[in-house]
Amino acid sequence: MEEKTLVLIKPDAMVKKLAGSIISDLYNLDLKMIGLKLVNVQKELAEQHYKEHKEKPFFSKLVDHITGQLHNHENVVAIVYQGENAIQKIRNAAGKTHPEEADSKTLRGKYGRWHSKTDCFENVIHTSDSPESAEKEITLWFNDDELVE
Ligand code: FUP
Repeated sequence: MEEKTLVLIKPDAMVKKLAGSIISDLYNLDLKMIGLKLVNVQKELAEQHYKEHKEKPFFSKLVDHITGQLHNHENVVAIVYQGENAIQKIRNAAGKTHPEEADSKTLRGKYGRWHSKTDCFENVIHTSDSPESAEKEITLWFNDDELVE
């Protein structure tokens, strides 16, 4: 099925200068990039993005992470990919949520870590988990005129 999905390269990856390597790995999936920008993520956007996790004990950590508070105030690279099974393809390439459990061939296995000092899952990317969340997330992060179709 032809799908669109959102990828966010998180501040833990940006502080390690991994955006190029991550984008390069994702090229292998044969998807089309239809939007890309650098975002200085504000608290309001972070809270909207993670609103499904609002009641979780780690919610404020998620917000601090994606806004760069834990990583030198780094920005986020936001990308929209389009293609056959784009959502699952990118989730497979990302690997498991907990970076220490992620297969070493995946982005999170290769580049991620669990940081014991901050108890942060430094899992390098966010990527949408269903067509419904992809649509909501793309609308939240991009204006229509920022997407090239
Ligand atoms: P994923 O779809 O793999 O990004 O994972 P989830 O949507 O389940 O989790 C969102 C974020 O919450 C992940 F990036 C990591 C973080 N998280 C924690 O920090 N602690 C937890 O116990 C579970 C998730």
